[in-house]
Amino acid sequence: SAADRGWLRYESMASWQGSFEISKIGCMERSHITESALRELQYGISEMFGVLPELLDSSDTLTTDCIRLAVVQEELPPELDAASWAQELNEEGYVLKSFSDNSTAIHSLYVVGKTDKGLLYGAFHLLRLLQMGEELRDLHIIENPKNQLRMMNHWDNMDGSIERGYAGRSIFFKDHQFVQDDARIRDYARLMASIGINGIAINNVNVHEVETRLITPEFLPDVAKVAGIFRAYGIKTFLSVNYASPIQLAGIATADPLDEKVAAWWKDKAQEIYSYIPDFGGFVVKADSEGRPGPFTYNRTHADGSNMLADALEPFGGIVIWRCFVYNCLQDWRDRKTDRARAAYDHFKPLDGQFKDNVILQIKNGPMDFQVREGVSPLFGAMPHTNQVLEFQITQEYTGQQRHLCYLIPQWKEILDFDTYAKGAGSEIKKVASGELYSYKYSGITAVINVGDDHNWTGHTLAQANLYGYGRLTWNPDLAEEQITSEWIKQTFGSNPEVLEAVSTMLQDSWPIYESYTSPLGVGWMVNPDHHYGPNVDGYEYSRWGTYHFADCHGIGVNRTVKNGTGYTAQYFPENAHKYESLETCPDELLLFFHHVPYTHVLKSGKTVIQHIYDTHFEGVEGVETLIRRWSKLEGQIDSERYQGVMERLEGQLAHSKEWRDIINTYFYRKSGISDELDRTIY
Ligand code: BDP
Repeated sequence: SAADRGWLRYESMASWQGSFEISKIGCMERSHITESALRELQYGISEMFGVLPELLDSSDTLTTDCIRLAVVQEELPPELDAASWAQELNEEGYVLKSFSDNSTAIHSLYVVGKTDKGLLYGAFHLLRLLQMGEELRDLHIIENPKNQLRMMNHWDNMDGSIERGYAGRSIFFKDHQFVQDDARIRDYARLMASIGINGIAINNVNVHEVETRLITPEFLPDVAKVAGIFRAYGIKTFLSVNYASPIQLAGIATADPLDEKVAAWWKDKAQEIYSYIPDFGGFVVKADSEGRPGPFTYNRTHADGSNMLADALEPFGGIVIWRCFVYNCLQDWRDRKTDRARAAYDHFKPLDGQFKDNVILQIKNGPMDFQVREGVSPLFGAMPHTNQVLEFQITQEYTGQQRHLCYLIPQWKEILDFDTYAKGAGSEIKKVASGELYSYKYSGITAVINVGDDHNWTGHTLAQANLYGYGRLTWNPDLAEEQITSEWIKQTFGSNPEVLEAVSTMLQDSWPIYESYTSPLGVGWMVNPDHHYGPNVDGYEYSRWGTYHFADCHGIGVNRTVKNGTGYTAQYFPENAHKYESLETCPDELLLFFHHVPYTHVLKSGKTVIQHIYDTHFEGVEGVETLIRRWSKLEGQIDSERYQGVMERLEGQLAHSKEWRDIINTYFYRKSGISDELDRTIY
């Protein structure tokens, strides 16, 4: 297809000199998924090494040098000790193992999955190693994904638009129909499977009139077609559903979860959906949030609401992913006790233990909304009896909308490594997500994806790194940032050391740079309302949405302390509650998220808040200049299409970072009346 290949680029390489045979592949187990694995290996190897691997007849696989794909139950050479693999591997795990049989002089590479899905992931792992030009002698790799649900959420609408999408139109929908050409969807499934994604919700959490009909025979055949493409790559299909569907689709007078007609309607509906898609994943639900319908209308709780749907899906193994982005947007901004940051915890924590075991609460990483910096959601770890899934935002709604470079892996790693202290030290968020902390039945990580039908998928070519890195981290949250970064660069741009060095430095520096010229010290927002692009210090200050900075002529920040603020800090376990409550121990980067301070307050860095604002905003712009300098050295070392595309975005970022700098600095200069110590130009 016409799309950029992303990290599945498979540039042609020197001819193969490795220690095993790549021109033959054996695979006895046959399923749609193993067919995909075979196809991927044949394609990747032929692109890279110019040989199209021959598929062996099953009788030859044990007696010929080859890449041998298998599942653990098959008959394997006894030396491989497949019995211990069967123990060590989880359902999606795999082994890559070089094997030389001295008596027969056969050298093979075994890719063995616990299931065909593991086998597919193993094949992609092998392709990654080949693409990175690794030495593949004596391979013995055992991999298990750490997270059970490794999902993507699309915010695609059926008119083809994408809510918070910055890379073109939907790859699934156009003009209220499914797109006819599915080549792009297939390539997308390949990219997702290569990083271990196993569940995708294809439509926006804001379900409008048309998308409500996705669960009817009008569209179910199309959904089933997409599900078929995904299935061959080990991915389950999910749909976002409208809580008020029984009203809209069946003319029932109510959507009350305790009404028998409503419950019966959903049961029939589930049965109908599964008749089209036997392995349908389940529903994603945004209820009672930002104008969406939900159980509140009927004075029912979110446990009532989600359990009713869960009952309907249970006989088929489906799950309900219920979002916790619920806050009362009509709060009175003069009453700081109604702090929006408190909302999810106040609302959901008391319901712990009331949810069915096929309900999962989906919680955004922070209590506000995917800001460049905010505290982590105190709900993580706070609900031992309720399945939880962590939600990230890959699409850069508040982090430059894929026109600015902002590599989010460092941010996500900080969040995953955050210690909640829920069960004492060592209760990191990654252990909540992996189910290790509370042995949840279902848990994992999901994210709002950043792709559209732009040629390069993500608008900014370097934003592909966020997509890739999200998948890799979701597979294994302990992977080092440097490893993820270099894997992506080598696969995407080849192994030229200069490119590797420049691009990794750019990626690594980009989040701090973005943070420094936008809203300071964790206070967040300061963006233009609605589209959220560009600076507007008071854009949301007087709205009802609960997103304030409280800047006046004396100071700035949101007092979320127990002592005399909103009391939000008490939602954390004591170690974190104390750390954030006290000005002495609250980290600088979150100071204004937790405290209201005078502009002359001295940070741990030794600077006053106001001087910090001025300095970081000048430094941020210089940071973008450095990004441009680094990138410009790569001219001629990267194809000109990708070189130019990124350069144009960087130049736009530079101009826009100056706008941010000038607006923020001017605003605070005027509010505070305090001059810049270095006397730089502030308008
Ligand atoms: C906010 C977005 C909005 C989404 C909402 C959500 O601005 O478009 O609908 O989150 O997550 O970040 O439901």
